[in-house]
Amino acid sequence: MSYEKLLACKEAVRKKTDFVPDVALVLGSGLGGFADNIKIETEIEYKDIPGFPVSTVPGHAGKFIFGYLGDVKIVCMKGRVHFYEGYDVHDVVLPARLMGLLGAKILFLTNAAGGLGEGFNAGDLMLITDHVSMFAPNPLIGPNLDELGARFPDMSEVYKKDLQDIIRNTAKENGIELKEGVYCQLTGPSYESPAEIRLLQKLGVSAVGMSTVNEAIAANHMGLKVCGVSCISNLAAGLSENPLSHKEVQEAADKAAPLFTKLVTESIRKFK
Ligand code: 6GU
Repeated sequence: MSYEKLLACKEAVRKKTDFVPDVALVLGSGLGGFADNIKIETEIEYKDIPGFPVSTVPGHAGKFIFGYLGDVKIVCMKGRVHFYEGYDVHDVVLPARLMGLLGAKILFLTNAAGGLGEGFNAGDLMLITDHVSMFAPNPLIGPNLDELGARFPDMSEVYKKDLQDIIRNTAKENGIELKEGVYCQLTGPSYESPAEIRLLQKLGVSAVGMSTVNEAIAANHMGLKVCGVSCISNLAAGLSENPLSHKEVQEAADKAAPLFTKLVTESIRKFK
């Protein structure tokens, strides 16, 4: 991806709004209702931004929502594209980079994920403390965008400890049980086999999904503070009786939605 393409997207947004967000939030499955908590300033559909990746799935909302959550200025992504849809990984991270260029200092990533950590159950929420990226394409491959960051970025604290503490404390204050662990992105779209899940357990992975790490790497590269929470929508292959289905994943994510929304909303209020 060229820096010029990013700048062109930024220009297109700036023609519609001069809103400068503090926090960027990617809404995963189960957080669809999050926007109800926002005092909306303006919305911009992805399709109105030239060059912006738009989901191939018919009926999938794809838009930025700009507004206020309490005192915090926020931009939310309702709808995201995934590598498994066939997009170049550079296009997958364009939205995260764009939100950084619009002024966001923090990127809050959410997703629905399969659980494989000790004691994990469907419906759990998991604070992401770190990730395993090497089964997913690295979005920084290719010429370095020097305007954004370093060729060889440090990755020793992608998910910032101070943000983790805020999320942990918010969970405690609200009586929300919060697991913690390492998230691993795989390419999908097929779910993992039981043998792959046993392998990932040995590697110290607690949750698997098909998003998030691409964005986290690109955001960390450009100096954004990253944090993330997964909704464990199901146990991974071999850990429960049920075969995996997208429908089941979505239903479980919807069931966990109220607590998930509460945790994310109340945490972001404290980011100011
Ligand atoms: Cl089990 N695997 C992956 N890769 N993504 C998921 C999942 C499993 N469950 C929800 N999303």
